[in-house]
Amino acid sequence: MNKVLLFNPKSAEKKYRIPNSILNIAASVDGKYNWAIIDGNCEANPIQKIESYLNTGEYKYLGFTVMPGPQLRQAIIAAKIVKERFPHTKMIWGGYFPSNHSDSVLYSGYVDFIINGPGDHAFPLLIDALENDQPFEFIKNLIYKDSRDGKIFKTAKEDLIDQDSLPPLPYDKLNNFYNLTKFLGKTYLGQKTMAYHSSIGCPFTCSFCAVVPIYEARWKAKSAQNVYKDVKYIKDKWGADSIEFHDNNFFVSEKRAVEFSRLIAPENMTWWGMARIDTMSKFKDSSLQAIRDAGCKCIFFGAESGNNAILEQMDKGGTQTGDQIIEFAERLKKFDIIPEYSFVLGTPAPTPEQVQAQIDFEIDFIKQVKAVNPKTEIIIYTYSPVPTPGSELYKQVLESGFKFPQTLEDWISPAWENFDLRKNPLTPWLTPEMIDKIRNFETVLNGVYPTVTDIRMSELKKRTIRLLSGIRYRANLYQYPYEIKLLQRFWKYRQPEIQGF
Ligand code: B12
Ligand code: SF4
Repeated sequence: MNKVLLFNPKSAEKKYRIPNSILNIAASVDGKYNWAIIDGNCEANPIQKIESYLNTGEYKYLGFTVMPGPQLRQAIIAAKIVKERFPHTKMIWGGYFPSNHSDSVLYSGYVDFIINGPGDHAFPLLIDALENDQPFEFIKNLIYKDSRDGKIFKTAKEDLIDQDSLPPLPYDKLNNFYNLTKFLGKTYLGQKTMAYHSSIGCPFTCSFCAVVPIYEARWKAKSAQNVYKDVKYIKDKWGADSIEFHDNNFFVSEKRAVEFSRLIAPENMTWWGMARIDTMSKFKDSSLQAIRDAGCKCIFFGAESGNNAILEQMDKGGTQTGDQIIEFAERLKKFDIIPEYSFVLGTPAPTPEQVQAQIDFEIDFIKQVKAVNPKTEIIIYTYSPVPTPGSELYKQVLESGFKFPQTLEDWISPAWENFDLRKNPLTPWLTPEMIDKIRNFETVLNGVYPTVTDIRMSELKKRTIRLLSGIRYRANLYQYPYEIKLLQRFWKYRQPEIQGF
């Protein structure tokens, strides 16, 4: 029987996380097919490593997980080399990038199949079909190029799988490839932070979000009991003391969050997850207290905008408002939970003046949030469209003349790489001056309120930058903040959204 090789291209500079995407895929074939994992984050030369496995002649299937940005760069380089030197290898890509941009991926000629969304059932079924020369057209969650007419074919979407029915993650086997403690890095949460993904999808349909086209407002979670069991295993066996929950929306269910909190509280672990403001504002005080008492220090919220019209345009689900964002930041103070609010600036509007006015409004709004709860962490993204068919926002984006790159190589041009990092949106309605204003405000804001997740910069350095930035912040002077940038670069200010949370 042929073997399966799974590759996680490099996505982080230093902080390695448990490669959950390919670990789930390894679990899906475990016991049936032999598999091996290569983590680009832990290898000096991952492509050489791939070649060494393929040279054995035992591995016919090569699975890549791919998210946009720098991870895509290594994925493309590796895929090209493999296709050239090992043309009979079946290349299968999964993850958010190939699912959302299947045409560029399949027309590149390097990739044979895309798993569209969850691969837990689709991947083993595809390998079975290929191994036994059986048809694969009926396997759900597949995208491929039809060999007869070259057209891209998408099979039906599968219902979301009951997450408790999935096989256990093969942590012990992962430890045979890479010492598992390598993935338990030091973060502001603890000395040995583990990454865990306890639910898939999200029940909402924000029109800028890459989760929506894949999960179509569906969400399924593991039970609190099973999440606790996995966490406890890693804690007892490898000494994890903190958890980053990588779920798109960890706190969808108040009941599950509270149940998990009760289970994890005696373990004295610190943890973090992502949530929605409107969902959590409905949580009872006793629930928020239980969550904090169980070690949840900080929660990430997509605040997105303080402007109710823009929130509607973004289709936040209709219940989040600017007032609620501010009230909730204030409410969390009482529980000593740090809200990490992300904002998306630079959404389209009919005229340049309106686009500019929207940006200025958000800057003022962010300052109001900081005034009610200075501990609120602010993350600023520039709006980068994702293909969310049917959404009003995406319609506006297309009407403005915006086009995604056509080829896979175009995606890794410096400009599009920055687009993926949500730094340079390449959107026709944003002028360079507007982008500068957003970035310069962010520089000044980060100077006044450096992120608590930065564990490298000393207090003295932070205080020096704060002093300089405070003058600009109070006077609304954001242009050319070179002195702050220089110090931040010199003292290595980190951006949690790109380098790891
Ligand atoms: C962890 C993470 C990171 C980490 C990387 C981890 C590390 N340090 O080692 C960090 C913080 C570095 C990071 C950075 C970025 N990330 Co990121 N990241 C995630 C996150 C939170 C979890 C990924 C994960 O482990 N999922 C758990 C697994 C189980 O789920 P999954 O990946 O969906 O896998 C399933 C299927 O997709 C499929 N599948 C996936 N891979 C494969 C492979 C094969 C072979 C098969 C068959 C199937 C398959 O099957 C799996 C099981 O069902 C996701 C959001 C999310 N909740 O998934 C965002 C996410 C993937 N990131 C995203 C983005 C945009 C980025 C950035 C480009 C920008 C940014 N500002 O966030 C940067 C740059 C990345 C880079 N350097 O290349 C987006 C992608 C959106 C898009 N447009 O496609 C996401 C979806 C977040 C979001 N909602 O916007 N990220
Ligand atoms: S709530 Fe978050 S994950 Fe869910 S659709 Fe909106 S942005 Fe995406």
